[in-house]
This record gives sequence, structure tokens and C-alpha cells, in this order.
Amino acid sequence: MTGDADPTPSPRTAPAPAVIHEGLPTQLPDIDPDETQDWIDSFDALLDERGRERARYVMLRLLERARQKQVGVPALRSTDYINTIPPEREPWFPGDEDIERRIRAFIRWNAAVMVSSANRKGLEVGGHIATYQSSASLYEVGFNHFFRGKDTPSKGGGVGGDQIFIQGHASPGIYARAYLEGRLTEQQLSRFRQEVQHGVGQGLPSYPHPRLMPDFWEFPTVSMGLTAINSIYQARFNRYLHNRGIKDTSEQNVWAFLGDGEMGEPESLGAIRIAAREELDNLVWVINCNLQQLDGPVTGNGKIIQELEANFRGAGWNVIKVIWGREWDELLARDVDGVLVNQMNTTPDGQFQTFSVEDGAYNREHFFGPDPRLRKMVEHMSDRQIEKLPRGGHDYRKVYAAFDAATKTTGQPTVILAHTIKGWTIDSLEGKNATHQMKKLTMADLKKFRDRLYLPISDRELETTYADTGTAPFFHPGAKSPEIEYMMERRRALGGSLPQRVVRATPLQLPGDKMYADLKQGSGKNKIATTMAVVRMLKDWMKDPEIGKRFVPIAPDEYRTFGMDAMFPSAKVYDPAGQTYESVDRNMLLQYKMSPQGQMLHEGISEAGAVASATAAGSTYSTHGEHMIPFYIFYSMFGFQRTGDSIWAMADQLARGFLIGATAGRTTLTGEGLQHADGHSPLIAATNPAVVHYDPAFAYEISHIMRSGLERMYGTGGPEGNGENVIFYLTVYNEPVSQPAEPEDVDVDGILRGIHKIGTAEGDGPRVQLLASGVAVPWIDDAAQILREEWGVAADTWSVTSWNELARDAVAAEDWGLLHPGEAPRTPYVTERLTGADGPVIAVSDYMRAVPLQIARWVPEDYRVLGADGFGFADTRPAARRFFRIDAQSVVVQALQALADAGEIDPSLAEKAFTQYRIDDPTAVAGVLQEGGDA
Ligand SMILES: Cc1ncc(C[n+]2csc(CCOP(=O)(O)OP(=O)(O)O)c2C)c(N)n1
Ligand SMILES: [Mg+2]
Repeated sequence: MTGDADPTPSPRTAPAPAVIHEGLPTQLPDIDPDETQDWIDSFDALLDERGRERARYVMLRLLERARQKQVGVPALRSTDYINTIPPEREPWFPGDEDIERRIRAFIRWNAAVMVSSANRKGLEVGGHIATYQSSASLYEVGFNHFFRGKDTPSKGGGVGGDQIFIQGHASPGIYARAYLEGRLTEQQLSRFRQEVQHGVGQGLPSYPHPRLMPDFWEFPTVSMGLTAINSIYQARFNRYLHNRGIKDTSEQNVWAFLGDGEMGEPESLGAIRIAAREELDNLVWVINCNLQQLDGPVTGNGKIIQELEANFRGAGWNVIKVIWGREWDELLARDVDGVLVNQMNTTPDGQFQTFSVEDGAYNREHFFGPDPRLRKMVEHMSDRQIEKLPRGGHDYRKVYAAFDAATKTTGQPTVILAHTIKGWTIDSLEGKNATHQMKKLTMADLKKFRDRLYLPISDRELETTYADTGTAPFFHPGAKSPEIEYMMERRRALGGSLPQRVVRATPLQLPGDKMYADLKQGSGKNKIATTMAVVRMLKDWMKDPEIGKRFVPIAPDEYRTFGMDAMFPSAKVYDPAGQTYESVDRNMLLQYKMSPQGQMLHEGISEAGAVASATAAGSTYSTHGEHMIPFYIFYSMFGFQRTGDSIWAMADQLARGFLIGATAGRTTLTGEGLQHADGHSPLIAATNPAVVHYDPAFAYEISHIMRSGLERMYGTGGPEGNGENVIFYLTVYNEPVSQPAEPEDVDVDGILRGIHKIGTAEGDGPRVQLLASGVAVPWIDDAAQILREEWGVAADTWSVTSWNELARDAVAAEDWGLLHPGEAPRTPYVTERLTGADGPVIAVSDYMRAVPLQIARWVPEDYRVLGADGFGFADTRPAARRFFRIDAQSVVVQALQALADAGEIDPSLAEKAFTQYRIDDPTAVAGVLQEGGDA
């Protein structure tokens, strides 16, 4: 842009600013003012003669007409508080209403009994009763008519059908359905939330956890907000697979069930524009708007459905509101003055919640009462009839119409906003604020619930079971009953029971030694950062004829920082629209190139989106029956720290792949400081049991580690000979270092298990062992040299490729000992390696001390750890390393002190070194120029 000079100074009395209404043609010339005035006059006349309601109605009709005729008027951000699909546009309902009602009743009963039973005295393991009761119709319409199972013929081979994200705490209803289908036993239902006390894996997990129930659950959903974002990126990744010609996914939809309270999470709404921008019409969200979360109303004073409608419409989604059940249709048809719709529009959610718990008389008085025209409208109805006027989300015909419209929508994702009542059909729970605290149903509750569901369970049966077991009996009408036959037939027609997780991918044909030769050569006179070595490996892999196309590079706007822009012209950035403009760098060799067949996912600045992509890509071996290999490279602490919960969910989903923490380390990312410099991600990684972390120092180590990752995740290992469900996390750095060539006698086993020796000191003298990982390995090399040359101390050096794996191995060895009393103990690998190594052990890394301290208990000698604890800051690498006392000189002083404490040397030597190097003084190294590293 060419900037103007200063704007003319504003006059003293500025004119009153014009009121600008969005979308109004303020700056456009009026080519026929008389005609315009005619229209305005007619509107005024309409308003005067027929009133506001009529004027509003006509205006809305005109807007609708304009849109029908493709006149580009801006869309309304919200519509009236009524169903989007009017009764006359509802399709014919193809199911058997009566049978489906009974099936729902059976499921409702078993789901509630299951939770109530898990909370009988002495057990009390918790659970959610009210959520599923509010969403039963939403799920059942889906299961009976829409959701396609895994056996749906897939044009692209592999695994066909839809992918269903179920609201986490609706799980009891899903189990209850599987029980009717014969997929789960009564015993399993009675072991809800008791996963080990009857034998590991014999009970049912609280929520959808594929890790715990890998043949059943497909998507872990209970961490609020992650369903939302993950389902968007799943739908997008399905398109990616399709566009890249890996699998035809054109007939597969993603359905996601969400709560209205859950929409408060930033991850819930944060990515909706991506779905609209990429025109994901393979995505349907169903938001169960029961107006409540755990503690009370979602927006008592507001209207959550209207608020969400505005958000989604603004973002470009197709919004379908299902607010009222069919019994309201007739009332709305008689609403000639618009009083009913006005009352609906202006009643706040908190009030609707109260209406839902009060009786017909209260509703007549307070909802219909204030306006005589409204009161008249329901004059012919009894209080009981008024009380029973249902919300739309409980009316399966309305729900069916919405689902049908959603699946037929093209060019846009759809969100269905379904108004429901929390705890619907259980009188003691319905609409109550405390519903979440009420987990156990009394005998009176159960009887009322049974009556409301018309279940053939006698009082006697109820009472005896209750007296015997403290809980009610489950209900199953028998496999040959019309209800079960109906539901089974429906699932057969739709491709099999859901949810279900299947693995149909087979191990990949992996590259051999040749692929890894280059990285082992070392860098000669040059210095190369380990980030570059990892990127180099990826580039080589991507050229492999067998597996190259399966790599999915993922980055949230940092490809250039990692030197991956060189891949733009060949691998290209994925964009379903291709590149619709002439690129600014089109004449350059390394131009930014977008294509529908692009291999690289560029998420824009969304680490949450990037993990969601990695999750979708890393689980295609099950969701689609095709291996893909996510390679998500992130910037410093914005991976594990920012999105640790999403990576946790990725692990629960049994996803595989590579996470690369590039520009890692507390002091290596020069100049960036406190909210960048990652000094702790290995610790967060250690908390995730699926994550295998390595902190390699050299390219040759990287070649073995990355190869091992590929082989463990995509090869023939693992319990089923089909790979392991782990995620490889590598921390790499942007500091150029000399890369040694791989030694002849390289200890590959040591590299992969976590420690290998890289230097053995010659000569006599007191001895120490120096351990370091990643970018700190050159520091101990320098320290060993100083110790030898200046202090006559012999230091052996070790590269610790994984503190985490060493610690895990040691913990496992100790646990084995606990389980095998009287047998010879197992020696942890780290103990085995360091036994016999002479002298105190000093460890250092560019992370906080807690990382190397993980192995402290199993190091056979005096063990001292240096580390970068505390907040980072901006300065040069030498200054920062001196500040944290982790540089070579600090290692030297620590080694001398350890030797002095052991009586091996005179204590004055340590003191001398401390003073000589000014160890406590960062200014001692100030002014040393370093290569910069900011981004
Ligand atoms: C990130 C996260 N925070 C908190 C919770 C605990 N939690 C479970 S259910 C729930 C309320 C959900 O309300 P809503 O989304 O409206 O679902 P509803 O049960 O009303 O259908 C909360 C806060 C969670 N599961 N995840
Ligand atoms: Mg809710």
C-alpha cells in the first residue's frame, strides 16, 4: 500500500458521525432516488396501516425472496425462535414411529439404571444420567436412519461409512443400545466404571476411550471442545485424502454431537470458519441445547440457540434450528399477530428452563398468560396438554427432517441446534439445576420413570431386584422381539453396528539401510542444526516410492523457520481451491505453491488445529484402513505446553506419528525469551504414556531414532504384528553444531534405549562421567577437554538420547521386582550401562533439572544434575547458559566439586575453578556473538 501524507486536520466541530448500518449502500450512488423513495413510502404505509408485526413479516419475506433470486443481500444473523424447517417442508418419516419409541424407551431405561446402579451404596463411581435422556432422540434417529457403519461399501476401499463423534458423557445411552444389540452383556452394563476390579478390561469405561475399548470407541470426546475441533479437522482430512487420490471419501460423513455448555470452550467455535471456508458439507454438528451445563443454565439471561445461530451463520454454516415439537405447529399456524413468536423470541433461557419443570397451569399463566391473544390461543387445551408441549429435539420427526436436510446440503457444513430438556422423561431430574448431583434413582423415581416409558416391568420385580442388589433390573425384550429385529435390520441396512473401531491397514513396506546412509556421514567442516537433519530425513522419506505419499507434513505457519519452504514447490501446500491468484513469488525458485493435491498441511496459526490434523492423519489406519504418517513440526513450547490435552486425546485415539519440537531448549532459541524457550516439554511428554521422547544430539542418532519410529509404528511389531500405538516426539534445535560421522562401533541399541557412550577418556587421574542430551552434548565435550587439559581429570562422555525412556525402563524393572518377590531383580538399563563407570556422574541438558533427575534413583554413583530451571528470557546463548549454569565451565566446576566431595581431589581446586570462570556471573560471557535464532 502506498501511504498518504498526514490526513487533513479535522475541523473543530466535526459533523455528527453518520450511523452506518452494515450492508447498507451508504457510499454507492443512488441512480434513481425517486424510485427509492417510492419503495420507502410503501413500506411506511404498510407500517402505519398494518402495524409492526405485519411490516416485519413482509420484510423477512422480501429478504427471503431476494436470496431465492440470488440477489446478494447480506444474510440475517439470526432468525425467529422457531424451527428452521416448516412443517410443510418436512419429509415423510420412513420409520415405524411406534417401534422406535419403544426402542428409545428400552435404551433410556437401561442407560439410567446403569448409572444409578454404579452409584449404589459402596460403589458410587459417578456418571451422567441426564445428558443422554436429553439427547436420546437425536442419537436414535441417527442410528436408525442415517449413520453408516463400517461395512458400508467404500468406493475407495479400506473402511467406509460415517465417523461419529459422540458427546462423551452420553456414553451410557450408547452402551445401552449396544446391549440391546447383543454387543455388550448385562454383566458388562453392571460394571460401568469398574474397569479393573472384575478383571482388567471386564468393565465399561466412563466415557468414549478407544485406548480402553479399542474395538468399540473410535473417537475420544470427553474433554470439552476437542470433539468440535477434531471433527472439523477429521472432515477436512477426509477431503485431503480424497483430493490427494489416496482414498475416495466422497460418501463419508462426519457427525459430531456436542453440548451447548461445551460451546463455551474456545476450541468449540475457534475453528468453525475453517469448515465453512473449505466447504465441508461432509460435516454435520448436532448441538444438544438443553440450556444447561453441570451447575445450571448455559446462558440463563440470554438465548444460547440464538447466540450460536448468529455465530454459525456469520461463519458461513448452514444452520438448522429444531426448537419445537410438532404439537406447537398448530399454535404457530394460528399466530396471525406474531404474538406467540414474539413471546418465544423474548423469553430468556432461564425462564424456559423454569417452564420445563413447572406444570401446565404455570405455563398457561406465565408463558401464554400475559397477552390475551396468547391465552386465547391455548384456551381449548387442558393444563396437561400444555405441560406436554414438547421441545423439538425430542420429536424424532422434526429431528429426522433436520438430519435429512443436513445430509442433502451442499457447499456448507451444517449445524443442527436442537432444543431439549436435560433429564427428559425422568421426572425427578428434568430441567433441575442439580441434575448432575442426582446419580441414584429412588424406588419412587424408578416407578414413575417406568410408567412414563410404558415398560412391562412389574412393581414386584422392581422391588425384589432393588432389595437384593440395591439397583433396578435391566430390560431386554429378547433378541427375537420385533423391536430388536427392527433395530438390527436398520443397522444391517446401514452397514453394521456403531460405534465400532476397526483396523484394516496392514504394515507398510519400509525403506532399508540406503535411505539412512546420508545422515550418518556427518557434516564434515560444516555445522548443521538437528532441526535441519530431521527435515532432511523427512525429505528423503517423502521421495520413497512406497511410503513417500503417506507423509503428512503439518505446521502452523512456521515452515520457513524450519527450512521447509524448500518443499513448497514440489510437495505444495494443500488447499482444496488450488491457487486462484498469481503468487507474489511466482518467479522465484522457492515459490509458495498451493494445490488441491498439496501434501503439506499449513494450518494457519492454530496449534490446536495442527494437533487435530495430526490426530486425524495418525488414526487413518483405523478410521480409513490406510496408513498415513503425520509429521507435525512445531515451534518450541507451543506444542506440548499449548496443546498437551489435545496430544493426550491423540494418544487416547491410538493415533501414531511424529511430533517434532523444533527450536527446542531453554537457551538455544536465542532472543525469544520467556514465553518461547522450551525448557520442559520432555517432562510434559513423559506424562503421556503413548509418547516416546528422544532428545538426540547428532544426525546419525536421528537416523536410527526416526527409522525406529517408522518401524515401530508402521512395521510388523507390536502386540498384533501391526505396529505399536505410540507417538514419536523428537526435540531438535536450531543451533548449528558439528555433526560427527557415525562411529564404526555405533551402539544402536543404546541410542534407542536412551544412552550410549560417545567418549572414553584416555589416561589416569580422577575420573568423572558426564551425561548430556541434545544440544548439551557439545557442552560436555568441551567440559571433558577442559577437565583434561586444565585440571587433570579424565571424563567419559555419554549422549543420553532419552531420559524419559531410561526412566520408564527403570520404573518397569522396579515394578517387575514388586510382582516377582523372591526372584532375582531386573537391572534397569541405565544402571547396567553406568555400573563400573568410574567416578561421580554429572548430567546436563537444556531443560529443567527434573528431566535428568527422572533417572536419579538408578544411577549407581553420586549423581548431580545441572539444568535450566525457571523462566527463560532473551539473551545470547552463552549468556543464557552461564545464567542457568549449564555451560561447559559450569559442568567443569560441578565435576570438580563432586570429586572434592568424594575426597578424590583437593577442595581448593573446585573453588579455584569457580573463581577463575566467574561461574555466577553472566557478564563473564557477555558480548560473545552468536548466530541469531528468532522467528
Ligand atoms: C475440558 C473439560 N472441562 C470440564 C469437563 C467436565 N464436564 C463434563 S460434562 C460438563 C458439562 C457439559 O455441559 P453441556 O456441554 O451443556 O452438556 P450436557 O450434559 O448439558 O448435554 C462438564 C463441565 C470436561 N469434561 N471437559
Ligand atoms: Mg447442556
